[in-house]
Amino acid sequence: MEPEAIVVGASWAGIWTLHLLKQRGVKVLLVDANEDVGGTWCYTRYPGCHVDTEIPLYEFSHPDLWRNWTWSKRFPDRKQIQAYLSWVTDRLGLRKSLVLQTRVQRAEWNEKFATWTVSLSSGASYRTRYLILCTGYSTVPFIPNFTGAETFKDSFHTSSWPEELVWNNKRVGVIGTAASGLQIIETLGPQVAQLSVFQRTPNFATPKRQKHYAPGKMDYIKQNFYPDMLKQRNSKTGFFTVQHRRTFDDPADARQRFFQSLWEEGGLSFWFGNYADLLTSREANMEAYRFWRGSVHARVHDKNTAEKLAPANPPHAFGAKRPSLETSYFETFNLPNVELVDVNEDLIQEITATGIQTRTKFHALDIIVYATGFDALTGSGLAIDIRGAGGVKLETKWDTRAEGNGVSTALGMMSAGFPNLFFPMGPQAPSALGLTPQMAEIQGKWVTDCIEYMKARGLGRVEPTVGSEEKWAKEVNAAAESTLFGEADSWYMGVNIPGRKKQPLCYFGGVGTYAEHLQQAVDTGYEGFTMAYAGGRSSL
Ligand code: N01
Repeated sequence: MEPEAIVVGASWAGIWTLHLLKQRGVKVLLVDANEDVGGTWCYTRYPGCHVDTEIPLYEFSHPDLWRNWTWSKRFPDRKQIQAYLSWVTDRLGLRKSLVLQTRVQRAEWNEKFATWTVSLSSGASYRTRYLILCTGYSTVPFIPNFTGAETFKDSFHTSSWPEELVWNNKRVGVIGTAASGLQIIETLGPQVAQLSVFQRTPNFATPKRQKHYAPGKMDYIKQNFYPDMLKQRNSKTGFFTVQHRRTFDDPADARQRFFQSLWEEGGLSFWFGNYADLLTSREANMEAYRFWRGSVHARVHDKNTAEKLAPANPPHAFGAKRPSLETSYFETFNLPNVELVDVNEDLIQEITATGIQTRTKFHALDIIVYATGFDALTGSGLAIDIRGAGGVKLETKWDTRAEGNGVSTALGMMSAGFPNLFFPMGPQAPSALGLTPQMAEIQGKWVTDCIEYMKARGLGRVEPTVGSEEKWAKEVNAAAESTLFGEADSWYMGVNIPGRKKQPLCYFGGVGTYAEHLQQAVDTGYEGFTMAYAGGRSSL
């Protein structure tokens, strides 16, 4: 039996969308390349890998799920998250719909039948009406093109860390100091013979304040806090009480007290719970930055190192790149075996069989870690050979080269010329800025509602108009221009990889506003989308 829908990717978005489609009686299969569900949480094995979002914000809001699963810490580690997603799969009865250890290689649109022909690495191929890519926004690794890199044997990208790797008493070099690099650096620092950290942009990390919960404590938290926290998350589609105060509404002493309270709270509070103008006013942003910088300088003994980690002139606005959460990151640089190399002034010239040569020094190493990020937001979709109407390739339409047209979507959900193709957690949505489970629930519902609407009317082909893409591009660009996000050369802006077009790949207008846009499409009977009967072109 051919499935009506194929979902690709078995992490948050894929699992939830599969669940919703099954609930509505859609015949659906979920295909994933890994040995179990969890996506990045299944295959990322580097030491110290934890999520930066606290529970219950980082779990599904379905009461049967949160009532029956018990976390042991505020920020779960990757093993716990993978175990949770595997448990959710069983609890929701989804296991039989999974095709694991199988990669989707190609998908071709067939106009005559209004179906996608989906070819798998197993050699099997399916005809399906709907194709839903839940392939994640940080899946395809990016390793810069360093001269001589191939001559060094024990080098790994963070996403392919071999679990059996022995690092104790080794000389380790870590290139990259964002979310992944920071966790590796603070974990390895005290355990290795030597740690050389190659930093290009400092990480404006804030305190994590991990907490460990005994089971009884979790029951108490669930009973007393979960309903309100999840209600707030789902109604306001935000996760901290949104501050209505602006930075300079408060006098200086009250402002410092407020910053300090966010600091003590830990987690993402100092970023998302801060004054309303943190990311819209430069003066407000600098005020928060100065507080942050002061705390780093108080913790790092060597003044030169402190200045590299927290310079007087920040390279970008505070929070325009995701600030990571840390426990002992800054103290790690006080250890005698840890060295910070600023590659802006001491450029990496070459990698040899025995280490890294920078402009001023040779760093002899046993292991090199590339914590250099991902071909974010578009990489995982474009890794599949997707050919839409008229045989046009998605990579031709989404030409991400600096001189290319860039990405265009309607609502960050669909793209003109690629009928019946949805891509939750993809570009031009708040995918990377929202809470992953919350985004999975919002976008999964939109996909499912759309398919249900079509089925109820006997329709079989849906495609956004070019006009609706242009409208969404304006909205996405305006949101970027109204904040300080657009200034940073970040993967949110598509330019963490050399030669790429700078354009907002994230929607910065907020998850709440985004959800309203999605709802408006539903309420207007999918205005901006062309719907037709399968096989015919009779547009409604
Ligand atoms: O990757 P990144 P990541 N020379 O792209 C540096 C999720 N995640 O794997 O900032 C030297 O953010 C680059 O420097 P710069 C999460 O969504 C979550 O750390 O471009 N350095 C940067 O420091 C996260 O946001 C969690 O100047 C070079 C780093 O490499 C996303 O994954 C944990 C370089 C890349 O940072 C990606 O995070 C881990 C070069 N040529 C991941 N090129 C948690 O929830 C790049 N860099 C905790």
